[in-house]
Amino acid sequence: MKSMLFLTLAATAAFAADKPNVVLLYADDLGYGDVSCYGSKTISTPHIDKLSAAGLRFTDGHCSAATCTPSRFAMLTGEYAFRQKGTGILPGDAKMIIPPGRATLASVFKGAGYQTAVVGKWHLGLGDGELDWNQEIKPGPTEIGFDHCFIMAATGDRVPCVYVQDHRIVGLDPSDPIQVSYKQPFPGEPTGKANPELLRVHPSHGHDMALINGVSRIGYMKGGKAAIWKDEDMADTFTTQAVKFIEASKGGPFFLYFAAHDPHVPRVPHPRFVGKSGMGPRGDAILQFDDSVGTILTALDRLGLAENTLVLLSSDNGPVVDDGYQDDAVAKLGAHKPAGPLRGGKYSAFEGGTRVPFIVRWPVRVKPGVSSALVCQVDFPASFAALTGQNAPGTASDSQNVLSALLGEDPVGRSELLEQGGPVALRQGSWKYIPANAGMARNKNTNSETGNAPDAQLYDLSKDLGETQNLAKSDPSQAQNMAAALEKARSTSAK
Ligand code: NG6
Ligand code: CA
Repeated sequence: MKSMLFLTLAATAAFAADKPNVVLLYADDLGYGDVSCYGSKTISTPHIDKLSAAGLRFTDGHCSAATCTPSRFAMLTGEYAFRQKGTGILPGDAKMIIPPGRATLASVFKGAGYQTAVVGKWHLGLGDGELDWNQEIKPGPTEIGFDHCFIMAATGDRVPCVYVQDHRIVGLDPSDPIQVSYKQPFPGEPTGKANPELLRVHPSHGHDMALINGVSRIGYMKGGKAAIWKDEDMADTFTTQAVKFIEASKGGPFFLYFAAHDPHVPRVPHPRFVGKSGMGPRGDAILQFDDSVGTILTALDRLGLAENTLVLLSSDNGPVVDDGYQDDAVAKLGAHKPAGPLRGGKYSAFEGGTRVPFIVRWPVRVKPGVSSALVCQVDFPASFAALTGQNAPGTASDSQNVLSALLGEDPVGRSELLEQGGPVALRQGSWKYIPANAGMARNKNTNSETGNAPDAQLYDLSKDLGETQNLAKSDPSQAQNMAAALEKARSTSAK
């Protein structure tokens, strides 16, 4: 096995000489059915469609978990998040959960001589304990392989509502220091709960704490007024920073992790998108993500970089409609199906939780088309180590080298994949197994299906993509085999 891996790596080194730039365009909560190139007729995403038409569109591409923090943890480290405690959805003041020095997707690129940057949503914690946000914010992305970062600490719906560049809050006035707490409100500061009259958008669940820009959030903050972001400008701010990095690194090679916030809540798109989707702010925020994609692709064209840049577009988890604000997403959904033909979405062990848009475009190397190979973002560290000709990336072994699938040369990809919804489910080929789980069948906040059920579930996705016919009772031997395989895969350590 080891020698086979070595041979594969040696073989890929042959074309690693012309190391391509790599741009990872990463949406937040974008579903399989949220883009028109995946079949949606209810929304039009022309820039993503254009990328897809010139690239390879995966129909069975996955993020590693059905929520943000575990999904991003796995994508960067190559280790399934369920193996590590403390990798659930993090508050905005959490300490960093990837220890400095650990091999990551970014350090893989850095090891190959790339300039590396992350722009956008981080949500993997910052600092190593009690953090004074007015001082150096460290460790962060630049301690695990990124040369540059321009990020928000967590999500748009939680404090602190400021940008962090490298080790400092952007635009912070030292005479107005910022304070952050997830324990108690700061006396005198407005909250969604106490001051609903100040709200532009009302929460539907949670999100009734710090009131910033007319939107109440999770957690409390005080001060730092000059540094507070404007929600409407966030997508443009991140996109501008991404283009700046590309321009500065055009001599290449470079790796850009562009972690957009759209269409996560709160959905407060720029006025130029408001009303454009006919679906309310959620649809408008998807158009905004599509626009960011278009701007970044145009920059690659303008700089003559498009041909030898591998652009990868995906999402951190499946879609959710009401994720905490009364933003018309439910009322204006109409016939739109955010997860397309899939069951479930964000927070779910059904396919809609982790099967997401997944597109690879690399004009000089990848033939346009459609691939049904089973691939996952947890495979990025090993696959990009192979791409850049590195034999010893040191990344965790949950990460498989599926480079040939990503490049369209292997139509199969993984033989097995763990999907972390609530329960951890197993895929083997077109078979899907979800173990019995005592949890709630529906998420009490979002009213969406979790995949939890008192009995084990077995589906044959080749005939039943929507996971409607539970075959666990009619095919008990397949169910038992997969239960045993799941147990084995779960208990095998990644290192
Ligand atoms: C949940 C939030 C939800 C969203 C999610 C994180 C509540 C009730 N719900 O806890 O609104 O912020 O966390 O989303 O607070 S993620 O895409 O970053 O995982
Ligand atoms: Ca997300």
